[in-house]
Amino acid sequence: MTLTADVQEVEPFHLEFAEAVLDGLSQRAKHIPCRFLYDARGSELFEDITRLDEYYPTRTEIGLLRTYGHEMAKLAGDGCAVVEFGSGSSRKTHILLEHMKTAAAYVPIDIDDASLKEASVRLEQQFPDLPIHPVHADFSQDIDLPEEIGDAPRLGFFPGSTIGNFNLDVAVEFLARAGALLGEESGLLIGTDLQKDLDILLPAYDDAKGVTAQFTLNLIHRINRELHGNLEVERFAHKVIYNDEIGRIEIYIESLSDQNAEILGRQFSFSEGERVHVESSHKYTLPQFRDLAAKAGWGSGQVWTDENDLFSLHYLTRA
Ligand code: SAH
Ligand code: AVI
Repeated sequence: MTLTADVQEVEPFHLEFAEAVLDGLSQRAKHIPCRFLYDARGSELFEDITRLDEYYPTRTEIGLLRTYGHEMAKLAGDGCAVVEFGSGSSRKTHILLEHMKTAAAYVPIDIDDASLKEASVRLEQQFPDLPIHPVHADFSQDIDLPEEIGDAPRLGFFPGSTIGNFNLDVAVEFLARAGALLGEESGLLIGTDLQKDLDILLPAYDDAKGVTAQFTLNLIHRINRELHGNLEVERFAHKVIYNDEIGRIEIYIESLSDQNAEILGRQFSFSEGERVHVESSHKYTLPQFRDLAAKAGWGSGQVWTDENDLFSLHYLTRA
């Protein structure tokens, strides 16, 4: 959509957000892309989520990296540049790098500059001999890797099941683009959450302390702050469902009453119970994910899962 005069007062950095919100809230099925959940506060709240009892993915994947990291490092080989998509706090990278004694460089890529800077400083202290080249970018667009990494073989690292936040076609596009970026000789170590009982899955996205609700509703604060919105946060709620047909968690901001709000001088109305879709989190079986990777030109190698089959880490190579 083309932005008109009412958006002139938005700072250039917020333009993309403005466009996405105005467009997404003008649709019949309202939606806002999930990458906008990660401003500085959103990233902090996500870190809090990773420490919740109900949120099994982070601790399970960390367990896999600790137990099998030596096997992953061996498959990647010596002298790799590790390129991480959606690096966030880089908390898991630390474990991988401990196993990869000969990594040539680390390239964290993230849309949130604050967490990127903080994580890079911390990793520089932990690995003083490792060149670190942070890239502040949207990984759903084309990205250039820093020239400094030269022609070192690349290991892509995409933990957290962040791939699950993409719709299936977008996931295939992303994986194909990542393949072109990393090159023919590269590997990709990628975390994917597995399908499981709803009594484990639903609380992971709707925790008792309400931290995930704060993470979702932080988007309203961001709209109010960056886009001159006047939405009343207490008149909206965090809503989670499991879409059985697609095999994914869906997260919505639900309106608790009929109401109107203004964003960048435009009026939006929300009816009671109306939902704004803000995130999906796909859960894959191992064969489903292998098929998806194959469509993007990645061949499946080893896969590691925990004893409760909660989470998986796949090592993919260019097919
Ligand atoms: N890798 C970490 C963080 C996962 S949270 C872990 O496994 O725990 C998802 C991360 O991806 C966040 O740090 C968020 O800022 C980043 N992110 C989300 N969408 C993005 C996009 N389109 N481009 C770049 N980074 C993105
Ligand atoms: C980053 N991503 C993989 C998380 C997930 O589990 O889909 C985001 C999240 N949203 C709410 N809780 C966690």
